[in-house]
Amino acid sequence: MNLHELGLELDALPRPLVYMCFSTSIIHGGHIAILKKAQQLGTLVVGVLSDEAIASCKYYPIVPFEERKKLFENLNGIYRVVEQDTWSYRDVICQLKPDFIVHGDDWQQGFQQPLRVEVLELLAQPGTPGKLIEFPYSHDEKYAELDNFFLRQSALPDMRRAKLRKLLALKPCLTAIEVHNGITGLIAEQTKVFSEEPNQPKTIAQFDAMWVSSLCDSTAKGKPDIELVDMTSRFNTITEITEVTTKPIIFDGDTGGLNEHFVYTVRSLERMGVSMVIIEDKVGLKKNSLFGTEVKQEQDSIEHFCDKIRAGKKAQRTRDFMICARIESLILEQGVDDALARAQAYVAAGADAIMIHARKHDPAELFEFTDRFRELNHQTPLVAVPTAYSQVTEQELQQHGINIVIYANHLMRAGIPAMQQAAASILKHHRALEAEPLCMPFRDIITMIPEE
Ligand code: SPV
Ligand code: MG
Repeated sequence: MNLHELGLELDALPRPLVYMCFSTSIIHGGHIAILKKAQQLGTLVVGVLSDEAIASCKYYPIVPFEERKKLFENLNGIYRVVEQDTWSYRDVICQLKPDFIVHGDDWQQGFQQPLRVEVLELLAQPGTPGKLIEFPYSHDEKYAELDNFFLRQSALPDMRRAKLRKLLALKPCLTAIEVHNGITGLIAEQTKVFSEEPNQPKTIAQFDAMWVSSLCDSTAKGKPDIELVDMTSRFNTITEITEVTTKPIIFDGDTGGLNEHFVYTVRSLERMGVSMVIIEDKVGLKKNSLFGTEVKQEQDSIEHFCDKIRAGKKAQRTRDFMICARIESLILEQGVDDALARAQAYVAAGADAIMIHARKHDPAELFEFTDRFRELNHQTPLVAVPTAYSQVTEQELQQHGINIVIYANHLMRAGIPAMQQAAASILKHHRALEAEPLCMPFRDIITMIPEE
């Protein structure tokens, strides 16, 4: 927040100054009631959360920032409406020095708690004195229904499908986490982490999208990752996930199968609200890429794979759906030149994104590819899967032109050792007591999933 840019001067601000922030896309009676109470405290400045901030923590805002801002600008009794570009109030408190910050008391619990703590700490400092006023949160059913309306709408296939393209336009680098059933979907949906850096505005991190991995979908069913789990079964996994989540889905389509079959897969995925399918340029019996050249794997010809991309693009019914071409040249030790030639051909055939897969710990070859690709093409999103090179940070990947980072198997890999240890402990001790520390408290599991 920059007061100068906003045409405001700290010394000239009418006092007492009251500040409230909103992320809502609609204004209902509950909001009006709290705005009226806030106005009684002094001159009211309303902050409207930026699209980036909302997308970083909630869901892609269906109503864009400018429209949400207008909602408040046209209400009586609001002195100024400003953009708040982080969930943290640090900037607001340090710049505007409000005498009162108003918030619903709901943030005393739940994910916003650390933001409240930060506000209280800042208001306790001599340079930024002020008071936090918390009004009781309205638990009125009709308002709760309205507040959840957009979230629910955003889970419907048309809205969900469109989210990935919108997020790509909003953020330089997205993250996706592997999910293989309802519960891992919920973990992807609900996990949020606050930054811990002292004296910096708190930021919230969460995953932007979910990856339905063929490896983990197969593993969850006790099957090898060789395109053995049929599409009907894989679609059932998607249904399980979509029933309990709202985030966009990137589907691992393996080789895509025969071109004649792939067109049906595209339409089915689109109908289910999947945003992107990634198909890899391999033929024959598919083996997991991380085996590399240890097993027999055959790369598709450029011509044939381009035909598959073209067939898929022709088959899709919506503009939002994306087909990502996955290049296996580095996996199969065919070199960067081959990967680049393929990338250009796949983009020309209509691929909406390129995934470059790599299995070396050293990312040098991967970065040679991404850097050279970016010299030729600034637009097409690049996707990376840092399983073998997990020491590389998202920031480094972004600096090398990557737009989507997929953590492709981590929930599955985290879960299996925990389950193995619990099973072994019970066998060893002939009772479950010793396994308890490995397990979630019983109370938590019966309450973690609320009944609708
Ligand atoms: C998957 O997650 O199924 C993938 C990525 O395709 S990898 O296992 O690295 O091939
Ligand atoms: Mg796979």
